[in-house]
Amino acid sequence: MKKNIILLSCLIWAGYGKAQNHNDSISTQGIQEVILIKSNTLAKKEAKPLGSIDEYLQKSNQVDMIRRGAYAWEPIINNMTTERTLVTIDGMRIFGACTDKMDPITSYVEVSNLSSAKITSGQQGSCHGTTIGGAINLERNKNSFGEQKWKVYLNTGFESVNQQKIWGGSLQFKNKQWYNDTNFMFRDAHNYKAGGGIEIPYSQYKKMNLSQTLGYKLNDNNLVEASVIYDKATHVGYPALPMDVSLAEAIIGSVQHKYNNKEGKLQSWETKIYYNNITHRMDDTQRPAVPIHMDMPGWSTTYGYYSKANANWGKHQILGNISGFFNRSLADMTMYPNQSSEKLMYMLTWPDVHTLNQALYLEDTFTINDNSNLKANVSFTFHQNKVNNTMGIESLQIFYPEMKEQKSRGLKSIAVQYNHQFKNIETGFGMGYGERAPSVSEGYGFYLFNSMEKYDYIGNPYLKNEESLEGNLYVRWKNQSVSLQLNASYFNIRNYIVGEVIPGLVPMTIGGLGVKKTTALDRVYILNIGLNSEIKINPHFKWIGQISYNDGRDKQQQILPYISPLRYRTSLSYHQQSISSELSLTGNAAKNKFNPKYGESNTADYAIIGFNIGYQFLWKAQKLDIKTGVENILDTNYTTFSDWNKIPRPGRNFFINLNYSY
Ligand SMILES: [Cu+2]
Repeated sequence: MKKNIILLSCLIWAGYGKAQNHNDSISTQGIQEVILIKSNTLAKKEAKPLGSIDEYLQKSNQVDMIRRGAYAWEPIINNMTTERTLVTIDGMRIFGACTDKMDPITSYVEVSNLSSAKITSGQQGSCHGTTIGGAINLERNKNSFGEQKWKVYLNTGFESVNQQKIWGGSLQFKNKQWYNDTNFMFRDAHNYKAGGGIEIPYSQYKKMNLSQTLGYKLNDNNLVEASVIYDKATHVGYPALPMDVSLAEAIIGSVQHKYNNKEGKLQSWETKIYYNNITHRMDDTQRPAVPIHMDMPGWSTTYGYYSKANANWGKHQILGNISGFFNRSLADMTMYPNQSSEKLMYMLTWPDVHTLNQALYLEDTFTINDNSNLKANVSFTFHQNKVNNTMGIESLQIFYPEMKEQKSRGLKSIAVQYNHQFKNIETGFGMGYGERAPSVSEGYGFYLFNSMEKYDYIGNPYLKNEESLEGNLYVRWKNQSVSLQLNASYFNIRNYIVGEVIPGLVPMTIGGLGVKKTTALDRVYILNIGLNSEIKINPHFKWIGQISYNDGRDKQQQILPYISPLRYRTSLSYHQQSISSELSLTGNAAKNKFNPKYGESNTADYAIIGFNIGYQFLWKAQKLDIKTGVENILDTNYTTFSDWNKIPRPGRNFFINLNYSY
């Protein structure tokens, strides 16, 4: 049955074998978090059903968000940023088109077209590509065939803190041969107000998302599906950056064939080809007193495929995935001097870099006995970068005279995970090793301004692969009403890529402190410990608590960038038939351990309180969910360690979400 209209719920489980595998794509083991984004049965429990994807992801104990404004936050997994993590949409690789990370992949989808976000730690997430820190796979709505039926959903919402208006709708059809899901969502937000009623200039945005999925059943075991997402954000402000965005546009399309046979040895086989194109235009015309006006557009185009099969062979559950993609990243900058007699200045900031990637992934889950299993996965990836622009090569050759236009790498990954269950106790531990290639910016970026550090960055085509050795474990104790889980992961990373000041160079950006080039720290380590608890006090009341501790240092014991201070979240929820309600507390301890080298400084602790209440009306086939609440009740003015340039977060916010379906 197709589920729709947005809801909320955050399930955390230590996936134990196939029994808890609630969908058919990847088998789950080890520590995995699933954030459900859409599901009818859960909708009325969701705190804010029409919240952004960023707000949903923020609930995870393993994910943090770097914020440069109100829009398009950058998810970091296990304290590792975009380059070290992997975000995919239904297994598709997509690369942002912004040299300043204004457009993480998560900014190109909407809650209306996703069913869940699956978060995996370290090499457990390597199925769809190379990663160091882990992966997030955003899963699209699941559709099915069945008795002929139309279904309509309408959503609307309002938030007081930024006058955000939300409209959405979805039309679904299914019969025995076809299914169709068309949905759209539109958001329009003004500047938000931080605690104390202080307006944050340049924090507005507009976003529109359209999505269409069409499925056709060939026979009982085979179907084909075509899907397209069009997303367009305009007039997006980035208060922490010197520029805004006039256009961020994505078109994401795919066609896939799926074979399913639960009884057979070959249980599923899914083959997809996909294409996506992203256009990004930065805009400084809204800012007062810009010393030199700049145009900085970027483009990213990706063609890719994967073919993934799942087979059952005695005690072995085998998964194989062959995948590949080709990406083209191009960005440039034109500076317009105030005196029109002076010449325009033109630079290629991403010099038309072509990336070719071909990977083979194999995974085997071996059932040792009723209580334990062992999972092993291995992958090999061929990765090649080519700079396809003579001017781009010549620019980089100023810094690297010997540089070649092309560079190929082999990237390996291997991991093992053991899981055991004894009475109420589940345990698991694992080890892994993985490598990643430098990103386009790290390898070939040319004068990319980092407004947190205030340095221009030059890429480094000679960077070695980053290599990570990791260990993880979890222990979970559970009975009918109480669940307690402890997770820990430890990463020992070689050639950890960071920036290093090149003395004596003048930055291109006015107001910049200097120029850095990407280089690597010999060896670093990162430790993450999380504790999750859930207590069902009685059939109506439930208490949830999460706390996480993180550390990350280099060989000299200097702290790494974006290491979270102690953070926590706790909530008490009430649920009875049509009524649901929740009181929550979220906070961070002070961040006193920081490294000024990476533009970081001391950040005070904070704690904010939220409350929401919802009611569901039912009239035969019609349903109306009303959810209302207030976030940051005390109107606290606060900022977190991952808010660029200490832009304060939103103050008190009243919201209302309405979801209607028939
Ligand atoms: Cu940008």
